[in-house]
Amino acid sequence: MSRGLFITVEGIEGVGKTTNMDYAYKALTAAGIDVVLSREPGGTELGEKIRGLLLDHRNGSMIDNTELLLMFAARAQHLAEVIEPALAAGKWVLCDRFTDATYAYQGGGRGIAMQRIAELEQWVQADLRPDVTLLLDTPVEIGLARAAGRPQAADRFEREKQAFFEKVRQVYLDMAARQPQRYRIIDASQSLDQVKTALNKVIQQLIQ
Ligand code: Z5A
Repeated sequence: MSRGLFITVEGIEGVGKTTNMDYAYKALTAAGIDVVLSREPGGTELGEKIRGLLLDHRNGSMIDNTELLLMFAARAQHLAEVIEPALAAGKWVLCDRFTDATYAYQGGGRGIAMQRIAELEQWVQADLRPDVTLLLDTPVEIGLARAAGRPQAADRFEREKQAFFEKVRQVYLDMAARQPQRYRIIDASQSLDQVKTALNKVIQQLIQ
């Protein structure tokens, strides 16, 4: 049995990942592909508890290294329990964020050395990397305006300012420029229908 495809979806806050992942999941499933939908931080019972710690705005005293290590702790569990078994069974995994988010948020946003993140990536993941990364890209003001329209209270990351998300976006764009064979950039500032059309084009290429 051939190994499944590992697809990750990335982007800044409020860019439309949740909305578009749902669409991508339905399109892939309709094409007869067995897809596991997951997210980071989270994706396992333990990982979701770690997610709770990371997003809780009352944990304002969390230092950057704790945040980084919790991201990788949740990831290690996610890889062992969900991602690796699914890929080995020939299933596709569609994951809302993965290690590129660590480079963007903890590296770009918090200023942790990229080399440190690369060391943890190598340790926790060995050779495993996403096969395809869909980067939903939009100017920061648009993402923040969309996120502000949601009813829930802002979490620990959503409380960051525009300058933080500008750095995050720049790291994503730099990674996409360096790895064009893995990244597909989708202009998420367009209308939802246009984003879905662009996404569908990528999905059709992956299915063939
Ligand atoms: N994080 C990290 O720091 N390091 C890591 O390694 C990892 C994660 C893995 C949780 O992630 C936080 O963890 C995240 C980074 C950090 N924090 N931030 N920021 P998350 O993915 O759960 O959180 P999020 O980025 O805030 O995702 P979200 O809140 O679910 O936003 P979204 O999925 O991108 O957007 P959405 O909910 O689909 O859309 C937002 C609204 O815009 C909604 O009302 C839509 O209907 C609307 N929308 C979407 N697209 C459009 C278009 N094209 N036009 C108009 N309106 C639209």
